[in-house]
Amino acid sequence: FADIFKDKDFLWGAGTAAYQCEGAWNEDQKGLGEWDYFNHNSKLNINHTDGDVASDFYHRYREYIDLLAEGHQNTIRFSISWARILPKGTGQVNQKGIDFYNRVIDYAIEKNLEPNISLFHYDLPYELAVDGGWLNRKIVDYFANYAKICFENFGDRVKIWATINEPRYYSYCVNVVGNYPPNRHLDFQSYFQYQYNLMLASAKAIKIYHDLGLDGIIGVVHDNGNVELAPETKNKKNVQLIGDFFYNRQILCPALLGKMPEETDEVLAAFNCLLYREKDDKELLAAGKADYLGLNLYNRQYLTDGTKDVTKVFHNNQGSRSKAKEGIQIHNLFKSAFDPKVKRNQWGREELPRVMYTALCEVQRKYQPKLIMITENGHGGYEQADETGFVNDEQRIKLTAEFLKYLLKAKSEGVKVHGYYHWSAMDLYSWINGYEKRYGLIRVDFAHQLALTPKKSYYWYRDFIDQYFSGSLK
Ligand code: GCO
Repeated sequence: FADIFKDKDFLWGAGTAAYQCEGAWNEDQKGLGEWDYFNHNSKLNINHTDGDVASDFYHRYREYIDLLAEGHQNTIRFSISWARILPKGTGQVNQKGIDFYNRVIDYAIEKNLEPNISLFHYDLPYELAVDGGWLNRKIVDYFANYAKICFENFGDRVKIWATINEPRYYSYCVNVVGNYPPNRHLDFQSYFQYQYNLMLASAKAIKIYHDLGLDGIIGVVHDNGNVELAPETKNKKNVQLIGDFFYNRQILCPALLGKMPEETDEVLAAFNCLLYREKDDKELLAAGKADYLGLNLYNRQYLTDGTKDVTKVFHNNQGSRSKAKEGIQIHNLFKSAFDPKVKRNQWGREELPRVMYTALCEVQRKYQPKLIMITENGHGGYEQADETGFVNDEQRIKLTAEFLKYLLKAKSEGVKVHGYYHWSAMDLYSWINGYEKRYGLIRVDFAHQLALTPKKSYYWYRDFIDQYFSGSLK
């Protein structure tokens, strides 16, 4: 990895995702995406909003990149919209889509922002979605084909790639919670199969990348949550095993060790599920190990025993807010527990920055990745700007400072973490809350011509980066 870190030592940046920030949903021959269709047509889109314009990154990428560079960041994470490159998911390549990403990549590099690109961040082309999406085995080849096109067009300049963003959480929302299209609810069979197919596709893309002999790195972005058990848990061993499989191992084992966990069949049987596999899958997984791990880190998975009767998993678009007080029934095998001692944010999620340290150490110890980057971390909330558009987001600063303290502690103890991407670079579309919930370092005024104003956290982050590089961090 010497080249990437030659002049940078540590990557400090912020992240975005195509559907969440680009807008321009039907411009320049972009194909229809599953999220375009869902947001325009489904009554389950209870936010009544969409990513048609979003933060208008498609037209204003230069302004955003300028601001990030002026904030002394040295990298930018974004994703490619599959349907911009291949409007139907397969077949004809859309040159205008290629041109757009070339412009973004070139401008980022000009401004000394190392591009870190995810190939898939939830926005499946519509044609593939109606053809079974990630349940259809053929998607492994479709994805590999799309990935190859991206490597061939951008791989000369892009040195950091990720195949899939959060395969686990994505599959969970699509198949269990039901708040992502096509909104399957408590369908564990599809949940497991989806993830498995995502990991096969990821492995195939990684193998292609390596075969092309390009001189960058490629990884998988996982939403980590260490499993921790509530003290009242009776069946500790099983809850730990099943929880860790469910939240981590079914992704991390194929991604980093090149194979499914040994307990796969046993755990799936407990869920009354069966994985469809083909005979060459093992070789495929073994041949497509990630060079690094991207971790999206916000909290832990705090679990306890399940109950026999499966009560309803929240089937609405409000994230974990609705059931947070009593913990969430996930399956009769386990449920999420509620820890009254831990502070929570407006979405009922725990605010527990020490998980940055525990998760990094655990991943390093169990899987020994050669390199880890925190590909997401941050704080979402409702926010008020003053009359000039400025947001005094002390809470984001406070939490981020804590998270980073723990990151640097893990690093000083030998964890191989070399990058951090704040989520998100600017305010953008939230899959679960539309534009209410804000994550950005840069305020976007969605009601007024998308005026951009850096928040207090943007300046704080800039100073933090300066202090890191000057060695003056306290
Ligand atoms: C939301 C989510 C997202 C995710 C991101 C995952 O509110 O929609 O928090 O912004 O964090 O897309 O990679």
